[in-house]
Amino acid sequence: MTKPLRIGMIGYGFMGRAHSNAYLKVNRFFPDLEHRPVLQVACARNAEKTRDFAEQWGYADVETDWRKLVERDDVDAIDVGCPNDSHRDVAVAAAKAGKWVLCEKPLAMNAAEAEEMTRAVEAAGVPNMVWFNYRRVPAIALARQVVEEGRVGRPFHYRATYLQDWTISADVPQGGAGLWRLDVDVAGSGVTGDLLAHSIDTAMWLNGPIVQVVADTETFVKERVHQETGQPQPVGIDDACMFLARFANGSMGTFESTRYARGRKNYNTFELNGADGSVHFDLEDPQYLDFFEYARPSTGTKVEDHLTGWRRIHVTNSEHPYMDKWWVPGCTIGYEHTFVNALADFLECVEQGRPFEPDFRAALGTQRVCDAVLESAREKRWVDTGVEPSE
Ligand code: SOE
Repeated sequence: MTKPLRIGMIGYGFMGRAHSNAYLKVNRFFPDLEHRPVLQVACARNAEKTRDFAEQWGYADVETDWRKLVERDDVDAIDVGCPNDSHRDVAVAAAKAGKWVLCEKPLAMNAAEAEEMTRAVEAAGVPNMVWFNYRRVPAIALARQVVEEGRVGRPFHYRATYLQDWTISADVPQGGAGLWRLDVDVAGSGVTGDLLAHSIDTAMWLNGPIVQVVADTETFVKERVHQETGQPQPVGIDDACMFLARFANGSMGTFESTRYARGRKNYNTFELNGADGSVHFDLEDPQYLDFFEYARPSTGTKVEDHLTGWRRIHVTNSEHPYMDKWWVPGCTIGYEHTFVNALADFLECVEQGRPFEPDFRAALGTQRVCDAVLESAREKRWVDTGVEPSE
């Protein structure tokens, strides 16, 4: 018997579509789940656009006020897919109303808000998750498995980049539909919260807590016209951010992110180098995990010198994470499927009473690192992140 899980979706942009697609597909590819998401209500301020979105995706009803949505008896779960400046208020109200909360990343504008949200969902005891979808790329999940199997050994270096190029032109306005990520009052920060949050989430999942950072940021275009008012306004976001990190396990990290890397569209990469091996991933080539094996953990023996070398693993076998749910070996999955995989894991954890990651508490840890990065860039010094072991 399946249980309906009636979704109230807030936001109809990029993430409203990505999440709605996951709700529609999850039971088809993960048939053992007990819960069956139902697209119940779509909610956003613009009534006409919300109606169009609801019609296109099959939502039964619409709301234009999220306060009414979270109080509705015919909704079980709230999906917070609106811009960052509303995440806190919506999530706290939804938790108080006893709803499940599924929140788009970054969790909040800053760690203070993220703390309040985490307290709210934990006090209410409601299932909660944050859509850090890249953990559910099969090749990234395989990297985690390789690390857990001890194949990387003692970690020395973690190296992450997240590069895009869509804001290079000074003519791109800031604020409003599709462009709120450039408006600091709505986004909270620039590439740090939007892109590095992904890199930090992946890094701490693979390599443990980041305890200290030193950062530098730059805003290349200092003034942009606001899309809604047509008036030029100072730009308050970080266009680029680089930081050095110290992990609790003693390894060192470098992180680089920008929206000014001409030719780079969504270049999200990482490499982890340990005593016994290395893993490398590039989201522009997402089906592959590169693995260098130096020593085998099972026997502790070194791989024969003439056989050492980077191995490109095409992560599409049924033995690979998630792939038994999709197609036959060699047939790839892509961006949209990471949201389906994330939702399936979340529902399965709730059904089996197992903790899901990343929940709000884990995303609070990421938010603390983002705050520390921005503070370090402002104050030009190393900053402790204060990430707790439970985060
Ligand atoms: C920014 O351009 C963005 O859409 C992010 O907000 C997403 O989280 C990222 O996955 C793709 O890029």
